[in-house]
Amino acid sequence: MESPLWQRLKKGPWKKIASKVERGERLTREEGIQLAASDDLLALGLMADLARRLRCGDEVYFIRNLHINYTNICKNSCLFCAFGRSPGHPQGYILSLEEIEGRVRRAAQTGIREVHIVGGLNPDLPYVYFIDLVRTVRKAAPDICIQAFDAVEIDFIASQGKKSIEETLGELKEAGLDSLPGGGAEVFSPSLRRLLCPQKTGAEKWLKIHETAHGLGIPTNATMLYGHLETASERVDHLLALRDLQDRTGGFLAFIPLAFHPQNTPLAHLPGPTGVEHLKMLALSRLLLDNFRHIKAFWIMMGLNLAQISLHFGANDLDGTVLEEKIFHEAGAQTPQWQPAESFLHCIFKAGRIPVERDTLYREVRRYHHPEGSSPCPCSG
Ligand code: V47
Repeated sequence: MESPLWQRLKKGPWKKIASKVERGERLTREEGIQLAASDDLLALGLMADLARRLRCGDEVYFIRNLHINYTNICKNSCLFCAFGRSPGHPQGYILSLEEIEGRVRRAAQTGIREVHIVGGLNPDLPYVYFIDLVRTVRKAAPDICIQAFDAVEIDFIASQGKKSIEETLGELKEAGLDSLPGGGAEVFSPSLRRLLCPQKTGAEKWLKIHETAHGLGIPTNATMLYGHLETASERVDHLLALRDLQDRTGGFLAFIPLAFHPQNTPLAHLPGPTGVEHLKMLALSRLLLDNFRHIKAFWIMMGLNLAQISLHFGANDLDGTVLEEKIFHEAGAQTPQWQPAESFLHCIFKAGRIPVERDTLYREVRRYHHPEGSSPCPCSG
């Protein structure tokens, strides 16, 4: 039975979009812009929550994982980044393969299912370092998924080895790579990219690298950096480019909107997104990305409490335990460095949902049952 809230929604200005969401129909660019430009947070939430329920049910995913940032030295100087150090900078570092192996072995003993590896574009690292890095992790943790190197890093690794993207991805896969993270997408808008990250791999190539990975059987994630200078239509166009590629390949696992953290960046004068913007961005993503199953609310960016609330605004994944995070913390994130799995369970049960521990490829590791034996509450809609 329809809730009174939903009945009211279908009589007002959202009538057409709400009916399309209810029927599982695709939204247009214009409808996306109407949503992205709206301040009607609760209407967006109600529609995104229904889309989430129709598309992927009441399970909420989390993962036990370890983040490794193998180097902070980067030849690019992106305006939104507080993590990178230019070559020769006294605070630059490179993790040795021995150091990485030690971290992975220690974390493997705690039951992690994923190692997530990203870093800067360090001209001192040869092609073979990246292949050996993956081999080292695979040897140290044979059963754990390796999610490593975003599309921009793949472009860089290929150029270090003077190899094609296809060859590079093939060799990384052979070494043990399971999937690519979604970073480096930023916003696809060419004018914003020229301003924020002019040296970075362009949007077209970012999409092409993901398409190539999908063609080789390597699934990937996608992201968008929001809350800086982008407009409502730039957000929508970014999401539609991802939706279009997903139509063709089906290779994206999850979409993660990344909230801009301004501290210690050249854009420190910007305020960064507020709680309302986090929720609106997640809802918009769920509504436009009708061919993505998983929309991730990365708790590191917004705190676990708001990430929990976002489960009613379209999200169905909270990411993971993380253990050590640098990119957002160097840019002022106030969240802890890690989160025990018990925190996810508590927060998902309290949201009335079913916690499911997953691996990188969304294979179920364990499904949890409510401690009091009561089933999660049915959601209205
Ligand atoms: O590409 C950099 C972003 C990305 C800042 O695939 C910033 O599951 C906010 O991609 N404020 C790297 N964001 C991290 C990333 C990621 C994270 C978690 C999960 C997954 C996944 C991928 O972080 C960069 C850039 O877009 N970033 N600086 C900043 N100051």
